[in-house]
Amino acid sequence: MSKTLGSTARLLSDLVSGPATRKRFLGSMAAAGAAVAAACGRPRAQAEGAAAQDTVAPGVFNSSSREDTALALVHPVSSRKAAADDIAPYRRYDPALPPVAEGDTVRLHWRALEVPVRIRPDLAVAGWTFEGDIPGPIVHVRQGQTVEFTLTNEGDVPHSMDFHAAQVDPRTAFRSVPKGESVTFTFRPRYAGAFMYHCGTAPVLMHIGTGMYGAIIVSPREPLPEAREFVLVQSEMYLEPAQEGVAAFDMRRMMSTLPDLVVFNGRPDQYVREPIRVRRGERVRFYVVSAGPTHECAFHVVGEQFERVYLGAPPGNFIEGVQTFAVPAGGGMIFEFIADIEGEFPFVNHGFGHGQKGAIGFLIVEP
Ligand SMILES: [Cu+2]
Repeated sequence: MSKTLGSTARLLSDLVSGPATRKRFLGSMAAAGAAVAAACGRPRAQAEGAAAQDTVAPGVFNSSSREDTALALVHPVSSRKAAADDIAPYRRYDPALPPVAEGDTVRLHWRALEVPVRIRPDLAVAGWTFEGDIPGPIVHVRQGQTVEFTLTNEGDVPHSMDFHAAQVDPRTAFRSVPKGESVTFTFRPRYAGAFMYHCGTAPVLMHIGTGMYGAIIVSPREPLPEAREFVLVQSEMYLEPAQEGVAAFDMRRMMSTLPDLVVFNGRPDQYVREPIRVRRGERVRFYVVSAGPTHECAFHVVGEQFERVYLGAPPGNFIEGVQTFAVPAGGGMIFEFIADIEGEFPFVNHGFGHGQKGAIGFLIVEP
C-alpha cells in the first residue's frame, strides 16, 4: 500500500518537476529564477552560473519537465529589457467572444514571443506570451471541428502548448520546443465548454506565471440561446518593482502565492476604466477561465443572479439560481443571466483580497 502511495507521489512529483531528487528540483528552481532574471535584463553571468550548477544534456526528451527551461540556460539568454518607448501602447483586451472559426478543420499557427506587454497605461510587464499578448488570443470552435495547432518558438527559452480542450498524448503533443523549432498537433474537442490553454514547459508555474495562457471556447453542436458573450480569463501577477516602467515577473513570489495583481484578461481594472456594455433585455453569457497559476475566481455579478452556471459540457450540467460560483485554477465555467434591469453592475472575484487587486469590472446595462 505504502509502496503504491510512494510511487504515486513520485509520479505526481515527476509531472510537476521531472524525475528528480528534491535537491535537484530546488536547484532547478534557482536556475529557473535566474532564467527569469536573465530574460528580464539581469547580467548573463548570473544565469550562466546557475546553469552550471544544473547540467542537463541537450536533446533530453521530456515533454513537461524542469529540464526544458534549465536546458535553455546552456545557451545565451538575451536581454529582454526593452526601452519603454518600444513597447506597444496600452489597449483594452477585447472580451467579446469571436465568432466560431469556419471550416471542418481550424488551423492555428502561433508564435511563442518573449515581449513586454503594457497592462496599464503606466506599466508594462516583461512577459512570455502566445502571439505577443497576455492572455493569448481567444479561440472559438464548435464541437465536431478539428483543431490543427502549430506553435513556433521565437523565444529564447523552450515553450510548449497544453490545450485543456484536447485529449492527446501530452508527451508528444504538449512537448516543449527550443528556440526556432515548432510543434504541431491535432485534436477534436470531445466536450463543449470554457477551457484553459497554457504553456506546459516546466516549471509550469513560471511559464503560466509569466503570461503564457488563454481561453479556448468550445460551443456545443446545438448552439446555446443567443446572447452577448464575453470571455474573462482571470490570472495573478507576481512582479518585481518596475524599472523605467517595465516590471519583471518574480518566480520566488509566484511560489509564495501572494500576488501583486489579480486581473481579468491581463490588465488590472481595465473594465472599470472601459466597461462592458449590453442592452437591457439581452442575455449575457460570461465564459470565465481561471488561469491561475494558483488561485480560483469566485465569480459574482453585484446586483444580479445567474440564471444558470454551466459547470461543464453545455447545454447540460448547469445549476440554477446562483449568486457566486468559484472557478478553480485550471478550470472554466459559463455564467448566464438576462440583463433585464438597467444599471451599472460590478462583476468581481468575490474573494475580495483578489477582487481588490484588479479582478473587477463593470457591466453597464443600457436602455
Ligand atoms: Cu513557456
